[in-house]
Amino acid sequence: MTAAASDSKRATLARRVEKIVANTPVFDIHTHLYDPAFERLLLWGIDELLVYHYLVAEAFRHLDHPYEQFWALPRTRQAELIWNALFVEHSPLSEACRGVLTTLNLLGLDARKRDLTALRRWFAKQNVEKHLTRCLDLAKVGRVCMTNSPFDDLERPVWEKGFRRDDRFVAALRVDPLLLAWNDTAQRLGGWGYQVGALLTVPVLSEARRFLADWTKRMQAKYLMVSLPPDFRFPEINDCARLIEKAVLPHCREFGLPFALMLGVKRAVNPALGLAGDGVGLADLQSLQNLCAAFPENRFLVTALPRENQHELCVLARKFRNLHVFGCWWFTNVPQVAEEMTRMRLELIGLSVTPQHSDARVLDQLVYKWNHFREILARVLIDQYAGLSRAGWEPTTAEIQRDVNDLFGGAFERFCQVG
Ligand code: FIX
Ligand code: ZN
Repeated sequence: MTAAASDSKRATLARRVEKIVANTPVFDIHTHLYDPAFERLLLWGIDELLVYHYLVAEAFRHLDHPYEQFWALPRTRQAELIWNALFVEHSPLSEACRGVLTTLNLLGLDARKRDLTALRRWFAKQNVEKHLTRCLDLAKVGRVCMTNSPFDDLERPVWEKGFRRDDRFVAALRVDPLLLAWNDTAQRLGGWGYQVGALLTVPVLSEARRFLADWTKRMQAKYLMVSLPPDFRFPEINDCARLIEKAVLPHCREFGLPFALMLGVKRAVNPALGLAGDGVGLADLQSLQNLCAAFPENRFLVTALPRENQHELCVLARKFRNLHVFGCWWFTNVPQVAEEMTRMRLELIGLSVTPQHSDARVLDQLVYKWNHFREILARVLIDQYAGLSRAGWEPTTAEIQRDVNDLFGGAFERFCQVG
């Protein structure tokens, strides 16, 4: 084939892949968004976009306010300080800053004048229900998985009271306090009528399971979920490992649910920064291997925060079919790292992976998180299919569509259903 013919063949392939990747609806399997029934817990709008903890961390590189003074300010003032520091006084080059601009741009707003007041005026006129549908449409997100914690005092009463579910929102039962702070959690469970104490005896573990069962049913949870620090080990003689083995995993087997592990987060490296103060540290994937090997009847959805864990995680997924790798989480969700991870995953695991979740905390973020990731995924897939084409294998449009469906939720759904 001449160089011109091969360029034109690649251009045709690129257009097909880009179109499919841009238009395929995605199931966003991990976010911090809420069903609108949770009212104020569903964050949206320009001020929330600006006070996102990713931007708070970046703004403090420039601000000289004492931390407490910043946190004591009204949210609108915090947003102004961040806007000035990151958008007006410097060019907004970081991924999180660019994300705000992509979102505004796709919402049809003009940020070129750097006029925060005008942007606020537009958001003030929006209605949350319509805005929700608009953001989901723009991001082409079909369904959103929430992060639901019975330990959250604002969230719990809404579940207890009951509400009519929006079927675009799916629940995931988050259990960090149960596994990471058993002593405090035991007291709270005691207050809610579960017969538990500090010692993890057999009856106490059975009460912990009763708690998990009650909340799984109440939320209709799709999976259970925890984030774990770099020093997490399994097996181990401590409350966390015992609760995993004797409560969470049997519960997941009973209810046929996967257990999601988010590995390698170092909480409160700088506590004064609040949510923005968490860091990263290498996770011990030997412990994950031990879990996958010891509990073949359980299914593990796993993402890891450190870039350095990604290769080993892919190799583990080749060894254990009860392991499903997902997402470019948080500090890895920057184009350079997300692209590298996506290539590595496709090259090592193929299509039985869920390459991205948004982790959106503010509704509008869905727009940029998915727009930016779709660009990355299209680039990676074009290269992969072009490689196949050079090997004499021409993917059909239907095959490309099938593959993208898998990457955007199909493979995840199948993984959840097995068992
Ligand atoms: O633990 C998590 O689910 C993390 O995603 C959050 O804790 C974190 O604050 C975040 O928003 C990262 O994207
Ligand atoms: Zn998260």
